[in-house]
Amino acid sequence: MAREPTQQLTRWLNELARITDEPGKLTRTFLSPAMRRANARVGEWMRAAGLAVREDSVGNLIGRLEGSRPGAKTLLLGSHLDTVRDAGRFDGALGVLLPLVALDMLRQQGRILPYAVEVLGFSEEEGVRFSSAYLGSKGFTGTLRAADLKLRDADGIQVRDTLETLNGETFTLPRAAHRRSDLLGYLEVHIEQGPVLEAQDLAVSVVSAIAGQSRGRLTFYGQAGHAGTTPMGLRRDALAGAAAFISTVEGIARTRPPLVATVGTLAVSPGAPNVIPGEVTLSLDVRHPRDRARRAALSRMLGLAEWIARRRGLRCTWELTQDGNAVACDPKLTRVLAETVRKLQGRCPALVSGAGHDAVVMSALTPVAMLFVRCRAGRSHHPDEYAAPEDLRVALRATLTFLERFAG
Ligand code: HGY
Ligand code: MN
Ligand code: MN
Repeated sequence: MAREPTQQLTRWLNELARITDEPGKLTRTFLSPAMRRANARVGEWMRAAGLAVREDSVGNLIGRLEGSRPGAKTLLLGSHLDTVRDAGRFDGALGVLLPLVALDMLRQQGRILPYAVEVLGFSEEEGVRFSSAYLGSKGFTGTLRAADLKLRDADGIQVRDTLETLNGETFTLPRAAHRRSDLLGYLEVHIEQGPVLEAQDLAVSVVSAIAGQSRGRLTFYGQAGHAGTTPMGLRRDALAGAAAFISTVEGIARTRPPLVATVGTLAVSPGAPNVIPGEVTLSLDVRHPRDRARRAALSRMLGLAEWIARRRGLRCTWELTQDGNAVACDPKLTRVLAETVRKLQGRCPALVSGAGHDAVVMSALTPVAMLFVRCRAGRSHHPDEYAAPEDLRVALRATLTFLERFAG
């Protein structure tokens, strides 16, 4: 790597952002053609940095660098390589490429860490294709379940089918890639995806906890019919019912901060301007730092869905596709990281993450810590997502110092 490290990181981020399933926007979903190309390209960069590269049976990309001390434990760093639709170029990719640049810097200084390091590019964190997040890190930690394999995408393809196509053989649920006793911990570098660091004029910070989240699909069933001849009083309009529900969800979330609830997708059938919608499926994403509050809000919303359906002569069904509790980051690992950050920028507040991260799943296998990087206007899951080079430089230095601290 000839360039100044932050320039190299920016170049890699920009190049990776051009590997997409949707020309003109950045979209890479679980095991899609673009994801296969992304793994191949990042794998080349890993090899050039001296890492041994492999892919596991759920499509995670794993780069490994042995330490100078034989049999030493392994420190894991990483994040996800999949994206939402029309995504920004930092979410996920930063957490894979920044550690790679850091390791390449050490390599160029002739520095070999005493412990082993693995850089992980998870194959699926966003949950876009199968409405259930973390399939990649669940595979890596041995927490993928048979129920996950039955999830279907919009074309009715099951997770199991997709994995058997990838592996060219019958898929068996993988065990954890490592034993807990073999690991030193997991560090994920990620843009904040929120406005706090910008408001506090800080480049980076650490994360104290990651909010729990429930996701699922709610379907309202009514009666399709002629838009011109069916009197309003005789209709069972599934979309009108869904609309009443959506504004109710927003109302509940607004009155119970820091609860957040989002209807992100809506599928209307039969979907013609002159036909009363007979069936509507919407996605629901509910999050809160406290699990009891999240569950209470979700059950209130589902109760209201039933009530709205009854009043309108509709039927409704709910399919829970993901339900994860809030996770605390490891205090010891986070303290080491926070001390490193304080030396660089004076202050280091600990933020709660409203966004989910692979660290949630990795915490089942090993202690986790997260380094947040300021992003402009807190904007994310959007092409305007941006982290300034000077903030990337601070994050790189914090990561390098963290690696050295571990060497000590
Ligand atoms: O949706 C999220 O919380 C994250 O970006 N996967
Ligand atoms: Mn995301
Ligand atoms: Mn992410």
